[in-house]
Amino acid sequence: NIKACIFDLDGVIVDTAVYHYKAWRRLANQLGFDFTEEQNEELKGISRIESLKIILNWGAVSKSDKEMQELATLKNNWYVEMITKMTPEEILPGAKEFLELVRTNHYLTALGSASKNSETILKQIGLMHLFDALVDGNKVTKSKPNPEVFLVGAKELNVQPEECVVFEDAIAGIQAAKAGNMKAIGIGRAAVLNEADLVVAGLFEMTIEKMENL
Ligand code: B16
Ligand code: MG
Repeated sequence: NIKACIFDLDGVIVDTAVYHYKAWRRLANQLGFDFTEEQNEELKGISRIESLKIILNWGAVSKSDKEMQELATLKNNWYVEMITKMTPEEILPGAKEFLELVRTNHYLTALGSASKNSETILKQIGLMHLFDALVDGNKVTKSKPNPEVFLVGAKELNVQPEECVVFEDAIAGIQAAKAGNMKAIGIGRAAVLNEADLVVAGLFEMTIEKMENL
């Protein structure tokens, strides 16, 4: 039976993908190329440096490791400038309510995000207090679909992977949850997240019953 819920951040709690896209696009444009919003979909759940490598590949641009670090920092500075202006109004529909609901029903909660900026975001939107554990890109080294981020979450909550449900909007994240032997609920479109145990449009559609009946 389920003891804990692990939530991805971008795409589940809040839509930071729009800010990532703006900042990455600014970087790409500066390097002399552009990429579409559809291409941006492929970057969801992927770490900062892995995202940069994919983008440089789209532009057929090659950079040294040192240059890549500098470009990633530049993008992150632009990104941080935007997320430090975020407000609680940007919380996705039903996210806060569902977090409160599961906690009232004595489930443990953890964040399982690839982002190194998760604390900044959670503070801005005022949801820090609803998580028993925070696991993000600062604590793990392996990018989703590797299950590390979720397994560390289970460990910090002192529960077994089989006792966890992961909420994820990215294919890589669903794969990570399944690889970690956890239940996975996709947030988005069923056609895209076909490896999930259940797909809902957003946390506003979630109930305790749906989670217990997986
Ligand atoms: P940062 P998630 C991911 O968040 C984003 O989906 C992905 O686009 C981003 O590159 C990654 O975080 C790293 O973010 O640059 O802030 O460290 O979906 O895992 O919550
Ligand atoms: Mg995500």
